[in-house]
Amino acid sequence: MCCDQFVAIGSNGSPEPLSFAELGQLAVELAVGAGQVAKQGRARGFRVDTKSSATDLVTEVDRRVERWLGAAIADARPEDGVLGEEGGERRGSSGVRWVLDPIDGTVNFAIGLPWYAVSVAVEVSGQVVAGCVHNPESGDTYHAVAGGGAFRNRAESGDVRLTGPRDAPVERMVVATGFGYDADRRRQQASALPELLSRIGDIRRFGAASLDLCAVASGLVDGYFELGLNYWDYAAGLLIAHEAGCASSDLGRRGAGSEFIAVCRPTVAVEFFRVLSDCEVDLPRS
Ligand code: LIP
Repeated sequence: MCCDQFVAIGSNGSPEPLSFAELGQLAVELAVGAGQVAKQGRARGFRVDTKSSATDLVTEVDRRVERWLGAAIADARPEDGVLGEEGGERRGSSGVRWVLDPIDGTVNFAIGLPWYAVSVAVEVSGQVVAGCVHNPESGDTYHAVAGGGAFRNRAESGDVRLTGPRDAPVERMVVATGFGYDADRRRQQASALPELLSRIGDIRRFGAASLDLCAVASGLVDGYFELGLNYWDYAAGLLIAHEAGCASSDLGRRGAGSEFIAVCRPTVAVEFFRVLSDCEVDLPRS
């Protein structure tokens, strides 16, 4: 995207100038507001269901948060489209679409681990131009606007600009990753680890892709990769990582629903992505 102004179609059908920064500010307000719904829901107790497998959890709070987000977007920008993990999809007419993961890291949320986030990304004409990843438990609010840099906001320190990972060589990189919900997929992913662990520093499995991407953007870890993500898992976090100066690759892997994402510091990208490819972390095994 070369500019931060665009013309959307307003609720009265007339064109309206709108800046990416305004969409970014709304993304932050939505994520933080939805985070309070999630946090309150967790405190009150909730029902847990499963989706694609016994480990693929969804709670009534996931659905409640997505309904809250859908209603807030309809109120603020009724002509916009919406795509949500829990089935909230609405076609729009403005050229703007909101991509929502109401609770990314649902297993963590369900078992009481404070590493989950509300992820809100906003597309203009199919390109993500702003996003926010908010952890209601830590209060960390990661946000970015295309071309405007990436930031972490905390109540006590305000906005801190993110500049990506430390300059560690591949053999010393501490790399976050994740595993799918399907047992066969997990078996495949685990089989790539012995070789990978012999070629990097270590791995970490935190449990929320959006926060893993923000962990790279903020330098908490040196890289991240995962096979099998959904678009709503990474839409906001990948923009934040890019705006923090990170390089990314899909290793040439394509296919809806089996997205592969890898991010790291640009100076080690060629070698890190080659190691991932050598270890075939992006390929399901037969
Ligand atoms: C989760 C991702 C995580 C992945 C999990 C799951 P959810 O998203 O954030 O990185 O390893 O399998 O997909 O289901 O909690 O929204």
